[in-house]
Amino acid sequence: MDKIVLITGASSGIGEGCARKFASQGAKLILNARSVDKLEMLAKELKEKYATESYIMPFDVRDRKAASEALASLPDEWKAIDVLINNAGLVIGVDKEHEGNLDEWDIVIDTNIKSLLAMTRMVVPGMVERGRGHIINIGSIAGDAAYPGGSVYCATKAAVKALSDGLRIDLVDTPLRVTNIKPGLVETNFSVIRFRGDKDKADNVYKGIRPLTGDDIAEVAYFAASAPEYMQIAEVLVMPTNQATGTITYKK
Ligand code: 8X3
Repeated sequence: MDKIVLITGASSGIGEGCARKFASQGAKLILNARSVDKLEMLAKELKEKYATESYIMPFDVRDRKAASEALASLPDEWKAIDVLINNAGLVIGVDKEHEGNLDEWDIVIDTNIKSLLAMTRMVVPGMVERGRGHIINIGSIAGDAAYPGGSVYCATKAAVKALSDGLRIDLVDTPLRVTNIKPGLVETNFSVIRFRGDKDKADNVYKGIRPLTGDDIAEVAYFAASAPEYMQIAEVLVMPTNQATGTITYKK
């Protein structure tokens, strides 16, 4: 694949899986996350394994000024971004809507909605100008229906669906494509952050069921990105075989 792919939240989980998959297929990667060290390690690994060229862009996606400066300072050979993977996202806590911490929810809303929107707003005009581009948003099964303890997170992922659908409508007269991937149970550090660092509670989420991995979701993202140009994978709901909805799973 001869494309420049920008991935937010590339240092772990689904983002890291996407970095590996797209690198293995010959893409050039712009890797974003907060930690320079993790990005440098990943870029080094990708270079050794796949001879991938990576451009590291460390900033907190919530920092709009840093994002805009980083994008503006991309060297010319990296400017023509073909694929934007809006992956950075998180949830903190499993509190009820009338009991949770508003400051934590600000972080979740700012990351999952406002940063995704800002990256889209900053990257897509160049794609429109070039007549080429693909926006892949990592949504969630959580956006399809609210579940206990997930109110705010579910709301942010419902927003990702609306932003994806709205963007697809706005770009309907262009060659650009928009994909919303909605994963169910995927074992990453997602649950560790959800349970505020409690590894046992996080592990418990995936006990008795075979969860998906970041690499599995990366396969879906790559499939969408490598589909023929006339074909738009608009939305994909992908979950373990023993999961049926956001709340119904079969665990052994
Ligand atoms: C994460 C999947 O099942 O925790 O988006 O809502 S779930």
